[in-house]
Amino acid sequence: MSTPALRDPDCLFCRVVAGELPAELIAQDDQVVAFRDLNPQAPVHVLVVPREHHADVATLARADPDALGALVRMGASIAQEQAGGQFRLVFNSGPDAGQSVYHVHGHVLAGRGMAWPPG
Ligand code: DGP
Repeated sequence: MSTPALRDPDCLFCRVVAGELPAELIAQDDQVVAFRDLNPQAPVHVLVVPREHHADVATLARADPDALGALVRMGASIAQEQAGGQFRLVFNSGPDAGQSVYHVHGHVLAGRGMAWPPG
């Protein structure tokens, strides 16, 4: 795959996308990459990220809604394959919401019952 136009050499997930850091890859296409979360919170916990660097989901929605659609489709497809299709898709956005990596990532969580409201 070609190098994304938008890339931050200091970004953890840009480095995963580039293959510079190891990750358990689950799926990828020309727009998005999915890999297992290092600190899983459910039997299925996969992060889906755009290849290009965008800080958070609102930024991605403005800059590249097509890639956001690809991200959601890939998350749903992984949940279908790995957990029968029921899943939670979480985008932590900003420090108060618990975002720690500023390359947008959808958390696909599945494989167990989940409470609401979230913590
Ligand atoms: P958030 O707090 O929403 O920004 O989520 C960041 C997630 O990224 C968190 O669940 C742990 C995960 N994570 C952090 N560093 C790495 C890494 O190097 N590899 C993988 N696979 N996951 C990571």
